[in-house]
Amino acid sequence: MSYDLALLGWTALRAAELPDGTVPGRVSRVDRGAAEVLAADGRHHVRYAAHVRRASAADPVALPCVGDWVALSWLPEGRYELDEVLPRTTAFVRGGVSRDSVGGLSGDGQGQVLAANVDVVFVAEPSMHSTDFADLGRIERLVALAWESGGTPVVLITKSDLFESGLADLLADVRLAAPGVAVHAVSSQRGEGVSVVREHLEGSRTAVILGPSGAGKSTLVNALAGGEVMETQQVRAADGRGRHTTVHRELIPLPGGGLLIDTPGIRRIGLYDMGEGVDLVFSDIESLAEQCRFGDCGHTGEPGCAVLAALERGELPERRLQSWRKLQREAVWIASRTDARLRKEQQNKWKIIHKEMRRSGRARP
Ligand SMILES: Nc1nc2c(ncn2[C@@H]2O[C@H](COP(=O)(O)OP(=O)(O)O)[C@@H](O)[C@H]2O)c(=O)[nH]1
Ligand SMILES: [Mg+2]
Ligand SMILES: [Zn+2]
Repeated sequence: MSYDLALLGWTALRAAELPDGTVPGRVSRVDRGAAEVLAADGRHHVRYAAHVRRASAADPVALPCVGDWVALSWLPEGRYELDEVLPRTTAFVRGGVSRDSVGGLSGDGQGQVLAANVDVVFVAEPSMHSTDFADLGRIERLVALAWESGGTPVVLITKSDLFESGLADLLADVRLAAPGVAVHAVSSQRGEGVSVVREHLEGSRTAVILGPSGAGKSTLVNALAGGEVMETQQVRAADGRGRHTTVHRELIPLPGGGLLIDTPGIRRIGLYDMGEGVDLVFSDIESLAEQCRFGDCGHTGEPGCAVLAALERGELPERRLQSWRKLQREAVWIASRTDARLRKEQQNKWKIIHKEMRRSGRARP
């Protein structure tokens, strides 16, 4: 098995970053201390060079992750070693924040990259899930995370076959919840909407697919891959709910180009840093807020509040206003854990680590 690097998303820009004497590869999945890498000469299980391990111990952001482009060096004992993580163009960073067992938020301020070099972020939300309908608040949250990662969000309303009457209304509501974002209805079961999803991957682009467990993510990946590459859920007869079957994040090259990263249910993904992403998802409310009489309007009854006026006119759904408040509070909370200056440092540190890894890589005989 060999791979055409161009179909994996390799570009001249990335080639310019490749150190001499190494070959490029793309991380398709990671296991503790090792990665599976797709390279021109096949699929390899590679261990990390000592300097990569050291840098990752100092900062988890330096750890190779799914989607990374890496430099492989050939060792005298006849195997590749992961010598360097090439600069990332986009990254999903988890801010080391998670919901603890009692529902509170806790965090250590240490970032972790969950997926890198992702061009498109599919936000999969089922039109209907057990007895629930599509959850607009969850879409808003995931679209905010998508913007924050640097990728382009695309919302997919899955299992559209379950919800025929009223689908048009649902799509209209989703479009209001995600202004400026493409929204498509998809039924993998009927094969409807699958080709539209494929179009977003043209030009060998890389996409990650987020969404709750049971949304039909792996089924869609299989439909795009034209075969059973991901295991899908069997719905338990007792309660009609599915089990988690996708445990690893995995990069799947699609026939004819384009790559997809399947992910487990959203609970395992946790919270990210999402300040600017929230502003983008709620751009409609943000522009209303600019028209409020007071610059520091809290939109809670101040005179001349444009946000509340829109609410009263029925132009802004109450649900959306509440969702905005909730995500803003969360974004502020996360930002307070790792204040802005620190976060900037974190980003710059990555660049420095990268340079250091390169230097120590070169210094070796
Ligand atoms: N009716 C319907 N069911 C679907 C569709 N896509 C997936 N499913 C079912 O939904 C369940 C969960 O699918 P799965 O792909 O494992 O979800 P994941 O957890 O998001 O990866 C499975 O029982 C699938 O057969 C669809 O388009 N229509
Ligand atoms: Mg799955
Ligand atoms: Zn206001």
